[in-house]
Amino acid sequence: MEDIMPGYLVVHHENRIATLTLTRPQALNALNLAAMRELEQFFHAAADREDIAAIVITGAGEKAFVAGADIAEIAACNGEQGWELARNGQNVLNNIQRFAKPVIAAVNGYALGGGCELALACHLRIASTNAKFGLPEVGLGIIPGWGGTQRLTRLVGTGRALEIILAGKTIGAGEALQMGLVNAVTEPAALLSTAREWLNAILTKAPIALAAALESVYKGMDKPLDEGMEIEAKCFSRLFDTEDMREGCRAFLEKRKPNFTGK
Ligand code: CO8
Repeated sequence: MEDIMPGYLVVHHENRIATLTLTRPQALNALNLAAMRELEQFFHAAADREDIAAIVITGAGEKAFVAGADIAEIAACNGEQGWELARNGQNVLNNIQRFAKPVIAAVNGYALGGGCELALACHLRIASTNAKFGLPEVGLGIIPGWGGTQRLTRLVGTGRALEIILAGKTIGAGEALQMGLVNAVTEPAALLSTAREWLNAILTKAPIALAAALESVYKGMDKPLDEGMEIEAKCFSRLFDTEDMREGCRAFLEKRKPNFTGK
C-alpha cells in the first residue's frame, strides 16, 4: 500500500514496515522546512500506529539519499533564524533517534550535510555501493547543525569525524563501512530489500525489548559507565513485567518459537 502525501514524503507500507521516500528530485531530495515538518509529523503519528513496527528512510531516484538541508533557505537566514533552523532540525532528528521502533536509513547516493545527519540519526544504516557520505558545510561557511558534529564523532571517533568535517571529505560506501559509519553495503537494486530483510529479522524479536534496548543504548551512551549501567538495569528489570518476557523464556524452554504480542 502506498500513501502519496501532497508534499515530499511517499510512504509505502509492507508487512508493518513503512518505507519513507524523501521525494524532492529537483533538489536531489534536499530537506527544506516543509519536508522537515512532514518528517516530524510522520514520526509523531507513527509512534502510536500499530500497523507500523519499523521504518526505512530512503531518497527518491538513484542519485541521492538527501543532498543536505536546503541551501537556498540557509542562505536567507540571519543568526537568530540560523539558531531556529538548527534547533528545529536537531529536534526532528533527535525524535527519530529516540523513536521506540527500529529505523534504518537505506542510503542510495549522496548523503551530504543534513542528509548525512539524517542517516546518522537512524538506528542502522545500509548503503548502496554508490552511496557518498559527507559533511561539506564548512565549504559553505557554516558547520553541521543537525547533530553531525556530535553523532558522527560518537559513531566513528574524533579523528575520523574531523577528517570528514574539516576537509569536507566525501566518503564512499566501502570506506564508510570500514569506519563503522554504515552497517552494510549492497548493490543499489538490493538496497530496499536488504533493509527490509534486516527489519523483518529484527521484528521477530519482542517489540518491548527492542524499545528497551534502544532506550538503554541511547540514554546510556553519553553517561559515565555507572549511570549507564543503572539505566540498563532499569530498562532490563521493567521487562519482567511484560507478557513477552514470560513468553520468550517459556518458548525457549519448550523448544518452540515465541509468539510475541507486544504486551
Ligand atoms: N540545497 C538546495 N538545492 C540543492 C542542494 C541543496 N542541499 N543540493 C543540490 N541541490 C540542487 C542544485 O542546486 C541543482 O538545482 P538546479 O538544477 O536548479 O541547478 C539540483 O539540486 C541538482 O544538483 P547539481 O546540479 O549540483 O547536481 P550535481 O550532480 O552536479 O552535484 C552534488 C551533486 C555534489 C550533491 C551537488 O548538488 C552539491 O554539492 N549539493 C550540495 C551539497 C551540500 O553542500 N550539502 C550540505 C548543505 S548544508 C546542510 O545540509 C546543513 C544542515 C544542517 C544545518 C542547518 C541549520 C543551519
